[in-house]
Amino acid sequence: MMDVFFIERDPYAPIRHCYPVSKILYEGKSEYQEIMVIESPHFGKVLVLDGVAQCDERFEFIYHEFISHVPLFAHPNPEDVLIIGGGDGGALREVLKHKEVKRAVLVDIDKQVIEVSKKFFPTMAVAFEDPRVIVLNEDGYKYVQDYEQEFDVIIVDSTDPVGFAHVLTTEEFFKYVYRALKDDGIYVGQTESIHYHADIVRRVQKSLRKVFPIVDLYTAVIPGYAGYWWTFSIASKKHPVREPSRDVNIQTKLYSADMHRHAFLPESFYQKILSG
Ligand code: AG3
Repeated sequence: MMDVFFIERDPYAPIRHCYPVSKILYEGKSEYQEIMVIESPHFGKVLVLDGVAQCDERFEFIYHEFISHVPLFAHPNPEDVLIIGGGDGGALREVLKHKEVKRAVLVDIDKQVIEVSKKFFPTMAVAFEDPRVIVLNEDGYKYVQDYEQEFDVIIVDSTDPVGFAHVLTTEEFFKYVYRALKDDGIYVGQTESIHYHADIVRRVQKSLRKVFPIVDLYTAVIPGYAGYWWTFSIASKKHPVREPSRDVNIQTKLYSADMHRHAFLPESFYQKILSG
């Protein structure tokens, strides 16, 4: 039998990541991107956007727990949460585990990603059924411009910062995010691999530092992404972020108070990353 592989098209990575493919379940093109769902032994179904793997059934929980629970537990009372991107529903599912959350707005420009997730990834898309959820298919960059003092936590769960997602990592965008957050609000965004995309990590961290008083970086190992330590850039108006501010009173597979603390890099290594 011939081995078939899907080779990832990440223009910034110095290596090519490939996944064995047992079946192509879906191939389509939306107004914004190519969408593909493959079945891969070991990983299960994998969602691929513009040739880059976004999440796989087996390990998506790691990414989604860390992008959601670190900012939500750093915040003492996250009632209003905005997710930009995240059309698969994985981050939303984690956010909704917090009983403090009264309203979760998900703004994903691409309706088709949500539809594909509902069809192929029911364990993530289940989140869309929750009555606290508002889904908008709009441009997230434009959406935040309309709000002031509105959200406790803003999560940017976007594709890589190439093409239409690039604007979500600019200083101009972070100024709007700052304004859309309440006085003690917290922002988080996925910022690629510390080993393979260090320039992107540095650029985003520098832009955030121009806007927010507290900026930090934490990591998680996501087996489905090429690059070992995957980074999340976090920025806060007031609350410290390295410790949870509340009891971890929800069901998770990996995230815990200890994992929260350990996800942050030692100061000396962090400074080294920042200075290049
Ligand atoms: N969004 C970020 C995926 C980044 C993958 N990048 C890469 N493999 N080069 C994931 C969306 C999950 N909700």
